[in-house]
Amino acid sequence: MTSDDRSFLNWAAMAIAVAALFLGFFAIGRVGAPEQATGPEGSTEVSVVELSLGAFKLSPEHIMAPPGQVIVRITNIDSQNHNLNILGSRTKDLQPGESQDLELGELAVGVYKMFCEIPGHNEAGMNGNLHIIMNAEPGPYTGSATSDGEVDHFHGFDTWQEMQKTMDDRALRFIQEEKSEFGGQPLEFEMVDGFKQFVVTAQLADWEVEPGRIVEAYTYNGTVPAPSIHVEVGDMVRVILKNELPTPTIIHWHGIRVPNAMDGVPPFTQDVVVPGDEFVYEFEALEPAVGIYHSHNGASQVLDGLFGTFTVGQMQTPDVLLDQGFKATPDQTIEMTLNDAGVIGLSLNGKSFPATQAYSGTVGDTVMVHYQNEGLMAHPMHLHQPLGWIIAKDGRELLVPIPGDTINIAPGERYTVLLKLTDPGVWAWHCHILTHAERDDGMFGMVTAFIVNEA
Ligand SMILES: [Cu+2]
Repeated sequence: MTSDDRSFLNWAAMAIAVAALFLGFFAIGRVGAPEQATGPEGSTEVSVVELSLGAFKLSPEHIMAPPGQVIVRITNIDSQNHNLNILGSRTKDLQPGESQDLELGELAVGVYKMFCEIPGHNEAGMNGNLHIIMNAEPGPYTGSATSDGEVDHFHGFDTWQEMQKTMDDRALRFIQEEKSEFGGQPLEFEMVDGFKQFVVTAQLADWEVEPGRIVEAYTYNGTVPAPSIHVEVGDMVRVILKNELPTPTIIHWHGIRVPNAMDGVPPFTQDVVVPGDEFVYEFEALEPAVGIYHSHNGASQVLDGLFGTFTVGQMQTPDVLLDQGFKATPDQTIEMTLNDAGVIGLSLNGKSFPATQAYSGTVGDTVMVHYQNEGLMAHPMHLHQPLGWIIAKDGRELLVPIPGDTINIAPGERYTVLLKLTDPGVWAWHCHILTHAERDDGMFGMVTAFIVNEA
């Protein structure tokens, strides 16, 4: 068998494993018989259902009404503008506190998508379903609470086979489609006047978050995440920031010990760098760090892509793990930056499944993972196997490593985790807030896989 064959088999095995994993999500909690459109017979009444638009969330997420005329009364209770699209009908952009009735006309039994059309909001989770169910009480969706038990198990598909095929097809795209460019590649430096000198250009760039979804991202050097910067303890570091964005920006060195004047918080520590201008950051890398460089001039700049990793020196394998066969020098280091908002949305390293990068290694390998969260929500990242050992939090080594197969990473946090690859196979790796990993049509967002090959 050629290595190509073998790699295909690995991929195929992964597809099955991953599909089986997620099938489990859908086997739970939905009961009743499928129902197709039955027409509006006997349903001349008008149902009014109330819905609130919150922070990247519909409340309730799922609503229901009986067949017939349906009006959704929508109120924006968030502090920023949102709109709502149902079946192509769309509210205007509602200001905070504003309401609008969306008249949907005569609706037949079925499940209809609702989502905010403002770029990034749908991807950040601002969506839900309107379920039209025989004899439903207008209001929040309660699943089985109708007298006729007309519950849609199949989430708008005609049959479970059709639903499953859609989910499987989406999973297979992860292995079948060519991947577009990945961000987070190492940034080269030049030695100038004793400094390791890096050039970082803040610029707009088209970025493919998932196949066919190309957004105008805020980037450093054109990628999301930005190129990774790595230096050693004792290095003199110079970073030249060139601003080619349409708006002022800045770099803050999150989790890196720098002089106050280099901290990048306008207007306290420096003036903003206006479009067309540049600024030179200089500092000594004083201690080991697992950090982030990102904008500190408006949340949207970060969420839309202005972030990258900045590491100093190495986190050490603790003695207690050396005793368990972990290597002192990892075979590979993976940086995994989480995001959930802005134009990028739910993503791992700027990519949403099926565009996410797959990782691979060999039984016996030691792998170091730096998780960092640049989004707005905490994400419990779960690798099916092997078990991880948290060896550092925010770039500080722990006195005693902590085991975790599910590691919750809050916004701004960094966790360094060591893995020892022990069991071959294809192991799913995803956020365990299931709606960050799965939709009715299959996997999306914060999902990838670790392929462990036989030694
Ligand atoms: Cu999540």
